Amino acid sequence: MNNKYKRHLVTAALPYANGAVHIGHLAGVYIPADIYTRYLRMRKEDVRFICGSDEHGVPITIKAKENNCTPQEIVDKYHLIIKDSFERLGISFDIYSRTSSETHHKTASAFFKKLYNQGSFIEKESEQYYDVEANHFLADRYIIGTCPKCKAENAYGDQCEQCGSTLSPNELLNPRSTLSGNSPIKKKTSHWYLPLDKYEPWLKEWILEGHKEWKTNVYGQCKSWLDGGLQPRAVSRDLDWGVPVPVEGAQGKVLYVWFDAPIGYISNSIELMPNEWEQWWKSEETKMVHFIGKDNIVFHCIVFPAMLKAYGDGFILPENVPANEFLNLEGDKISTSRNWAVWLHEYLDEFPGKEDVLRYVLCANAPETKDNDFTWKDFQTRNNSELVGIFGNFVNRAVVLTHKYFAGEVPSAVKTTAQDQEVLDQIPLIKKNIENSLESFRFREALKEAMNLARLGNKYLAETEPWKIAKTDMERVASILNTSLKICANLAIAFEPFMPHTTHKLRFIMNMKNSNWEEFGNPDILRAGHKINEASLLFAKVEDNEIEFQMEKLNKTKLANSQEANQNSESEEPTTQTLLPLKDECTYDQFMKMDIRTATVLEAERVPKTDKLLKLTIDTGIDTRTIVSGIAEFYKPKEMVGKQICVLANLAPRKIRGIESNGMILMASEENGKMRIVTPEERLNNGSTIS
Ligand code: B3M
Ligand code: ZN
Repeated sequence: MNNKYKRHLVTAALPYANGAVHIGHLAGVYIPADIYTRYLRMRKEDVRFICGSDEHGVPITIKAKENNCTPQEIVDKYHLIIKDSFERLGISFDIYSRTSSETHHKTASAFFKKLYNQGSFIEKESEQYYDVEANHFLADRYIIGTCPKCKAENAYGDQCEQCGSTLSPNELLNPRSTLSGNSPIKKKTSHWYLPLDKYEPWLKEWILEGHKEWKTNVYGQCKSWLDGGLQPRAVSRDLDWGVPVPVEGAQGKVLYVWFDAPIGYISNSIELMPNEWEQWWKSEETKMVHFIGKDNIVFHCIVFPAMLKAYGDGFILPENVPANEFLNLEGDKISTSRNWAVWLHEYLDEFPGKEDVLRYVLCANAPETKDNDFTWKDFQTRNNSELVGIFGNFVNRAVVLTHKYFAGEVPSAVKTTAQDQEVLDQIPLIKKNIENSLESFRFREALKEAMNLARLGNKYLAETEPWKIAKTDMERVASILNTSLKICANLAIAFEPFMPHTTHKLRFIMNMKNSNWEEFGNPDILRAGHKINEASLLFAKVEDNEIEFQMEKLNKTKLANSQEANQNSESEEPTTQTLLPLKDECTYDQFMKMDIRTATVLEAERVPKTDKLLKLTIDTGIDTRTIVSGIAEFYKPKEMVGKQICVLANLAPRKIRGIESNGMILMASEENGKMRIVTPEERLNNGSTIS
């Protein structure tokens, strides 16, 4: 550990309280932050882990409007859901507060006031978009239009979700109000700006020269902002939800959410440590680390540091700002508005006792250096073959054998071999690797190393086979179990930052009091004669039907989304539907070459690792055959069984995902992608010809 610091202030991005937390948030921010914090605590460092809900901003007022309720009702609801689900997952914040709290309003207001009084802002009048009908300025997400960069429609006034660009309302092409759908007018309004350009030389020095060790994605984004030249940034908005601008004559204006939210880290620290917070925030002996998502980089690396610098008074800056890339779900971008996500609170209800499985999978597959994909199949495999098959299996065998042969007491290592020593020698090396990885924010690698310890134990037991030599050489069995139990005890420490629920159980089985990082690798971690408790399973299998249930849930979402898209396109532009142009002429003979028949689906199953494919067994009247068809988005396997269909029966066989497909099902496809099977009006015998 770097001893330069006396304390560690760890913050995790404040989630917007306009929706629940999903796996993307967890993999990107909260799981790494929690692992890091737990590790520091185990090393007896003085740590505070700060978070809370971000309860201002336009997404919240929009959600309130959609739900016909007040913004306060929205944030009250989601604050509770988020707070509770974090707790259940074992995210160990020292405080999880909220930015609608009185402390936060006071702190943010005072922060603004000081900058205002000392002349750190520029006040500027400008023309901004305004919705006449709604009587509302159109800040941030109140305005949508075409993205000037990627031409995606429906980009927001502050960001394009398609290409990730940060935007300002003026850059949008064809802007429209999200309140009325109308084209807005421009109206004069006055706001306060933080002149970021003034801080540019200092930021360049601090980041580009001073923090070359930051993750490449973070450093790279900062560099491109700084190279592009910084502009003054507005820190207020014409809205009625937020922290009121504490200046006379500023009615109807609030602090911009990205001005007040990072101050939330300070307010929440004040709430946690009313008397000591300054020691934490204003001392060079504090190491501050912000864990954030990649779309938060500019605010944490450029804007907030500039705010703190402008404030002065000894506020420290972050020592590091680890941000991950994005996690996708089954190949598609996670999206709150399209409900394309695995929601934490739902997961916790649907997989009771499997909190750590999610922590494990999301860390093992974290999008640390590039975007990554979460799939339910991978979730199942990692659980069943890694956690159950290796970690759980090893611990269980070691503990059960100890009870069987030594009445639950750690036997002495009386007859050791070179192999025992080799295995034990690995432990301090693994420990060092985990430390190095964790301290440089490489959590996947750290977890992989911890898992290597379980693999090592599992392999050792499989090779030494104590259950076989028990008949002839009990002394040797004693030594093998001594070594194995030491590995178990080390596992209870190594995994504590990653899987606290599991290590809690494991410590109980091993009858270990506390998990102290110092004990990791200690040759005397377990003394001979130490009593251990009965075995109990650390992990349980994830069954196929649990995965199918999740996939069906996602399929329903997809279907609902495509129906909604259809309805929207129907209601908006019923007449401008574009159809595919006619294909080239084909002769009667060419048509007659096709042998199209009626058939019935006998069996249907999803082709593993695909979203779209079903494998169907069909009765064509002539034979029973297999067809692979891209209809899984529209039909569940169960729905297809028993259906009569039409197939092109003499199509040359093709291999699709390793499966031979013999024929093609006739489908009617709409331009928007929606598909339905074609079927005779009335059930006919299988094998009836179609022409
Ligand atoms: N509320 C943005 C987000 O959830 C945000 C972070 C604030 S951290 C001060 O992406
Ligand atoms: Zn774009």
